[in-house]
Amino acid sequence: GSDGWSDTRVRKFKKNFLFGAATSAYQVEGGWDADGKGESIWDRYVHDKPEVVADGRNGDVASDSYHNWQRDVQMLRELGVDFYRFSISWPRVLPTGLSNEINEAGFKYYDNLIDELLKYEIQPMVTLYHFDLPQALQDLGGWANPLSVSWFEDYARVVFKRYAEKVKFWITMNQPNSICMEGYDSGVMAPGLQLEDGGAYECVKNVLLAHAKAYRLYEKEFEKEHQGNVGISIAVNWFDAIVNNTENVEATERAREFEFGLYLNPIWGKEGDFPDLVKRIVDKKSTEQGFKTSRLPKLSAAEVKLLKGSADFLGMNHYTTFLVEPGKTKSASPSVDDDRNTLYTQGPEWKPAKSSWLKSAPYGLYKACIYLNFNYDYPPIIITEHGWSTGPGLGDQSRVDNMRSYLGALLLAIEDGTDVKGYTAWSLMDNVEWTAGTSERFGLYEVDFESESKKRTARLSALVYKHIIESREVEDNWAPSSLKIEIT
Ligand code: PNW
Repeated sequence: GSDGWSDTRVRKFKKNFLFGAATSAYQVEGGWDADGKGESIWDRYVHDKPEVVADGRNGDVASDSYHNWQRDVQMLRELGVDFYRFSISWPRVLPTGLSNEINEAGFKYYDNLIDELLKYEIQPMVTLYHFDLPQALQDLGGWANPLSVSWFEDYARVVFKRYAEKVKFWITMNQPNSICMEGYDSGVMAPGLQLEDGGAYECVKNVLLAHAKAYRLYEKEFEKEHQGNVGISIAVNWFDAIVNNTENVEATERAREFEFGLYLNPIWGKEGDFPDLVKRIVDKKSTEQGFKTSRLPKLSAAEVKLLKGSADFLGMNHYTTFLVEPGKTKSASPSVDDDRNTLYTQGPEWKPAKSSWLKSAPYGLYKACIYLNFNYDYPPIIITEHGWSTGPGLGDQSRVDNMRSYLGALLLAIEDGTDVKGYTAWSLMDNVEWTAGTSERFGLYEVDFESESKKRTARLSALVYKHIIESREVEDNWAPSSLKIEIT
């Protein structure tokens, strides 16, 4: 401005910065038992306990992308994105989870989707695991069984073999902390276990080793010929002390190390391995609780080495910020919650989304980036998820505001040295938001779940995102003349 103080520089995303949109198999596909698909842990969870799904709409049909893949690619073309991040349903392609039995009909769906994407020069970014383990493997203990490492490696080999030619961006796992903490400790996601003997930490070790084995497999057998990039998506939300007294600052450090350091440090940490703080806390607590060995499993020297450097990029899923103080949300001990000893709230002035945990605090994305640079030496980052929930309706001004403010913060983080290669909007369309069902909508496109075809319609945010991708900049006042969206 003319006062000489405000910063009015226009910041732009470089030409080679990649924009995309994301979904996951269970959340959009439907066809839960179509054409030989095996049962997943989410199928089992919601069929056994229908009451866990807020509005009763589960993933049996979801957005029916199993039949709507052509329309899905059309939407991506309307947006003008560079890539589409979707996940492969492991039980759809390997019904028992094991690689001796391959379901060709299941693979056919992904053949069609990938070929359609490539036809229009949209890069597929494939997530191998987004929460939907084959139930047959859960029956053997799932991610708490050390054999899960080789089950996943075998599955990854089958998929790499089939698609290495066509897919250049791979994500092994989506959010190990959700997989393990919500699946095996708090039990709010499938398989809904509340193991009190360290099962969640066993899961962490196995999920990370499975990731690293798949990474090394690609490196050894596919990279030379196919030149793809393999990463892992980790939830890196921001955690700040609620007020800066010593207790809260210590609690904040615990929050960061338990929530994301546990997954980042083995891969990007200087020394690798689990963070010292987590080791110290869980080891000490375990001794006090009368365990002979720590509930946090050890990583051998060979495992530390396997994990260190096992990613070409960090897939950063970032949604919000939490304010931290010491405390517990439940009484169970031992539990991860008890070990971590943190309570989270959010700024009373931050704008709320439809989901109770989601408030807008764009400064947190900036701070998280700077923290990653400082602690993990400027890792190459792709934002693999960021998004906002609303109710139904096309006039999603709050999603537009949220996207603009976060992309603005991202431009500042990039200007200050963060190596961010791309951004992914969660989600391309409304879908089954796990136990929230369809009561929380994350889509750039609305899905009419009452309609037979699961009709998709562009929201205001879809037009704004399209304009951002075209112009490479974030303009506060731009508005489309109508909600009509076309392929350009
Ligand atoms: C992601 N948090 O999980 C998942 O990867 C998606 O499948 C999901 O639909 C999306 O977020 C929206 O919820 C998250 O605590 C888990 O801030 C936890 C948080 C954020 C996202």
